[in-house]
Amino acid sequence: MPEPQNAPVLVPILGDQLTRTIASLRGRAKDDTVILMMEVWDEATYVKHHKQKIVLIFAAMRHFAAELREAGWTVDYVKLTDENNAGDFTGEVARAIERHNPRAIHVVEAGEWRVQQAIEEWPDKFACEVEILPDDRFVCSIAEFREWAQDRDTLRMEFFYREMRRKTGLLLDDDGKPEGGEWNYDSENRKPPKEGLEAPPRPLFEPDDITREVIDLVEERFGDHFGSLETFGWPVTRDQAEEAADAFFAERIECFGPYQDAMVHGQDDLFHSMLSTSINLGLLDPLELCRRAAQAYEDGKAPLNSVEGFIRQLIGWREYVRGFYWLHMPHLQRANALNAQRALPEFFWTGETDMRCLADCVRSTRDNAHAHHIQRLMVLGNFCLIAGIDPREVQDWYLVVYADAYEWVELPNVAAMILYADDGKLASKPYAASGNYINKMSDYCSGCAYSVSKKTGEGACPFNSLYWHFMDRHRDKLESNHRIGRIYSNWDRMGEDKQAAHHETAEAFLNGLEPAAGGWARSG
Ligand code: FAD
Ligand code: DLZ
Ligand code: SF4
Repeated sequence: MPEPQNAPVLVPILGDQLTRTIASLRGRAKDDTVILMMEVWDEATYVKHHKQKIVLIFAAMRHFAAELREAGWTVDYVKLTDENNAGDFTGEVARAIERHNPRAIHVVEAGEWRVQQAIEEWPDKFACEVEILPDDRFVCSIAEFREWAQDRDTLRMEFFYREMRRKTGLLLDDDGKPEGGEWNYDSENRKPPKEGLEAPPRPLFEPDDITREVIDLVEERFGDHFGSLETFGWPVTRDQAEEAADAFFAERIECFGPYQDAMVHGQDDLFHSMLSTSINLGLLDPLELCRRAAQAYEDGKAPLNSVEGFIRQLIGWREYVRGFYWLHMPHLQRANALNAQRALPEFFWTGETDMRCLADCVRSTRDNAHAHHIQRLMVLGNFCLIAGIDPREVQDWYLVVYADAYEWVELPNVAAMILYADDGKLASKPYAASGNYINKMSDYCSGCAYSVSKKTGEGACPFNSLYWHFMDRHRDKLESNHRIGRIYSNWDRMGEDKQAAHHETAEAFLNGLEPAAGGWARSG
């Protein structure tokens, strides 16, 4: 044990803080620092994460530890299977204090409220000084977002996004005006997929010895978790993540914008960047990616609508949901403004449904631990919204199944964006849609057992009657919403017989749903 005058600073690095420029390491001397990395049961099991998500995080952590050691840092790495592993971050930090007798702990705030609560107890629990540093990998700090939000009755991403454009200078001309004259080119980013639309495949990375060891561990210890491991190919190092980013900028960004909302059966990635897992882990810097995108536009290599769309997702939506999360935790977890109570159907775990759109999205989720945004929003999310699925069950599902899922980004997207459980604080209207939308934006309906053009009765697309069932159920709340309230004149014009047929069809469908057996999302 070091003498107090030679005692090092202990720097715990969490599994989604895998960057050498993390605030707790910046400016630190290597010979005065012990980095602590911990694989712990609590994190691996508080929900039963998709197997690929656990492999991704442990493999990326182990590679990062090796990279740090190679660069001359002292890394104390605790494996899940180490004898006496305490099972949680606080217990492991306590054990590390016994091993290293540090003079101080420097830790970057956690991404998730649950973990941050535990970290905030450290100053009282431990005898040494504890410094909790802001996570400055975001453009907007939590305090800055709070300040921006406090004077506003309603929060809208679009206005926040413009502030972030001004703050970063991205896509602004010399007079500070938006490049091309508009802030947002979303209206150009809704092209339906044309027949035969095919995107270049993203690079997949063959597991090396380190990753294979983790795969074996996960098969052995988490064999009953959801998901397949056969296709694991996520980047687990910074070099691999950069290669994945290079491929996106070389091959897919051009069509990213136009086909951002398109869905094609069996084409799981389309023109999406597939970079969220690397960004959320810390392997890629989102601002650097935005600068690269802006450069691609300036060099004439990518159109403005694609580049603006990509930048908006990162400095707009990603930053906005993070600020929103910290503004509304912990009550966001319990929000249920539409009083949705139905159990999540079993097919969300098995993929066994005749609804071709949902079956394909669940299959991609199982095989890749990924589904792209419009699948998460307008197929899976839309279904949960209009079928009235209990937000807690939907939240658990999304947190379990996606390799990029951390509560700070998952929860606002699920509770607020798709389920309207926050009563419209995040989004100006619920994203409810009938089968028409899915038919327009995908090739799903042509091969489906249901008929999208049939509105009610046997064989009718369930989204059609569920849509009206939802709208009618929530008329009191939604009729005054200027973005969707007008839809009620269509409903009223329909007449009683058609309305009754919608109700009957929707209720027959809902009553036939098999609820998920317990044990998929949480143990016990
Ligand atoms: P692209 O389509 O290439 O987009 C580029 C980047 O923009 C993404 O990598 C991501 O970092 C960011 N981004 C895009 N949309 C959002 C958004 N709505 N919120 C935050 N960041 C965004 N994203 C997560 O990272 N983790 C989640 O747990 C998550 N859960 C979601 C749940 C629902 C219900 C919905 C509707 C969206 C969710 N998203 C989540 C956002 C988005 O679907 C994913 O970021 C995206 O599909 C990741 O794939 P990609 O990297 O190819 O994204
Ligand atoms: C998601 C996850 C998992 C499965 N396991 C670990 C782990 O064992 N050790 C670790 O440091 N991080 C893990 N993570 C990511 C953490 O949950 C993530 O860092 C926190 O949620 C951030 O608040
Ligand atoms: Fe989905 Fe309905 Fe189309 Fe079938 S017909 S794929 S259920 S939208």
